Amino acid sequence: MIESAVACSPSLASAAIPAPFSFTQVPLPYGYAALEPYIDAQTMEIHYTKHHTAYIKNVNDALVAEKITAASEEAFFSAVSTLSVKARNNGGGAWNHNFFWQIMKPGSEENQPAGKVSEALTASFGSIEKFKEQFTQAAMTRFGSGWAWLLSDQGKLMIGSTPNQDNPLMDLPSGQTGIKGKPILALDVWEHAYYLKYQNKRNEYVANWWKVVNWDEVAKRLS
Ligand code: MN3
Repeated sequence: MIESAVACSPSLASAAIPAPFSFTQVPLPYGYAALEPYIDAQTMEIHYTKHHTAYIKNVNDALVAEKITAASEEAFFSAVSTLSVKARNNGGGAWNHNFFWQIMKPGSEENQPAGKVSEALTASFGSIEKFKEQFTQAAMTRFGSGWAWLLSDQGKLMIGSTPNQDNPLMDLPSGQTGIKGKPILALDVWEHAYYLKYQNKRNEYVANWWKVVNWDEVAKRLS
């Protein structure tokens, strides 16, 4: 079997068809316990190894089963309205969590945006506190499962939320998601993101999440 696979590889490598696009799970940039005490290790481990891994597997299964020919994540999301619910939900889940892991870091009580992020948030929302209030409200008023977002639309910063695993990259008819642009910051408000530690107290989860936001990564996405 190995010999035949090796024998086949030159013809595969020289085929005119490009390598099929698939989603990959980013390595977690820190350990499962690194965001303690704000996000507990058990939640992080289950979230990363069970929930996120499943989204990655399921969207990649859908890409194959449905012969989806998108060449990149951007192309996938810009045509997601034409794809199956499975592709949309799991593609969103795959991408959103890759994003989410990267905009967090080990936390501290003093964690605050600085420099150009602070300036941009203040210019757009009046102050850091007003920005946090508005973002928190988006997170708290998202009924059921979904995400809160800070996004940039033609350079203008705005706050919104999406249901399920939808995100601002998707080509959804307005009214389904209602926000479209470049994601700058995201918060997972599915119960699986906080229930083990916070139970029904989403407000406490959101309040503590600010302490683990990686503002340096946010700054990279602003530019
Ligand atoms: Mn999640």
